Amino acid sequence: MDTPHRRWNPLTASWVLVSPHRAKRPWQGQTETLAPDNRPPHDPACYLCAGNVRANGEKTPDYQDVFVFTNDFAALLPEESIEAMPNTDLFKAQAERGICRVICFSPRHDLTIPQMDTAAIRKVVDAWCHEYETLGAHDFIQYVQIFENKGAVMGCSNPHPHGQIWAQEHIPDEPAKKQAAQSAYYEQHGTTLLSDYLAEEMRQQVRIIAENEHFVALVPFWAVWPFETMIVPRRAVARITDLTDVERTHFADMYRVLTQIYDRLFATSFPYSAGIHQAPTDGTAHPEWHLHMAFYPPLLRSATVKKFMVGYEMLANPQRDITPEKAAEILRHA
Ligand code: H2U
Repeated sequence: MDTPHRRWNPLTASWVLVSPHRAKRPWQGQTETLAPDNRPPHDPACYLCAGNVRANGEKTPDYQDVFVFTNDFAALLPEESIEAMPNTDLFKAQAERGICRVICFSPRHDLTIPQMDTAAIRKVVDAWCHEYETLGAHDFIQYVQIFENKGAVMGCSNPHPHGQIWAQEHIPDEPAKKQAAQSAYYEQHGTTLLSDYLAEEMRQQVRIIAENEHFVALVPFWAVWPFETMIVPRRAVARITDLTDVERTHFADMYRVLTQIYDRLFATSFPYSAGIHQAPTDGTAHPEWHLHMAFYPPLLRSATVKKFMVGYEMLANPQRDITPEKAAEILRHA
């Protein structure tokens, strides 16, 4: 597909405009300056390093692998609000309760996921499972969003390897769209949308980047960001706590392999926002859900030129120049 076209994202029911012929346009705009990555293993000024004091005066303990704590500047609070909210057709607001957690992936300030070994990343996966389970067990929590914001260019406030978990009362918009699409698909076909999608991707072999026994990493057909990818379990698993022991390890390993590929792409610590979309924690089975981890990296053609979602993207649709197939080929060769 070399001519302008639009592609359908069946998971979010939205379009992306693809303009392959435009990939060669010259760039005289903004370039990013990536901070040099010469961090010490322990930084006395980092609030996520062991033994240091956080903003609320609490001391980060002398942890050995993964450490999870409640965000001192949480966007959501568990307390019930007694404030009156407007509820008309034109002015509608709802109180939103929740819990925000920060997860330190390692006590080592100088590492990132691609530099950690599978056993260490497996501990991150186990901590995600524990948080999904315990946060989801609160009767006021319907959805648990696990994510990682990596790199200053993504607005990450600290280079210490860490992620966040926001658990809340309502299903937020992105997972809600995916919930609706997967439900409709499952009802019609009796299989998960992503099982059928993955089977077709395995047959075509043009957007696959890496695979192991239980997981596949690929550039989705409907990718928006230049090097957007997705890690999908081969088995239709609704939530991370349903992964078997060996699947958890293979998930950790695919997270490592994919982020290593990313780091090799532009020979830099590759920035991205990544997160797991999975079944809500509303006490129902959700056989329609097929969990996946999405990676949205902003870089476009080098370590210093990023994709801007402005202009047409803000006003109309997301748009991309290099095709997902080309991006997959570049990533496979990285
Ligand atoms: P980001 O780097 O992705 O912003 O995540 C760091 C989080 O850590 C951020 O949400 C929290 C911030 O609120 N934080 C604490 O909980 N305690 C601190 O002492 C500083 C930062």
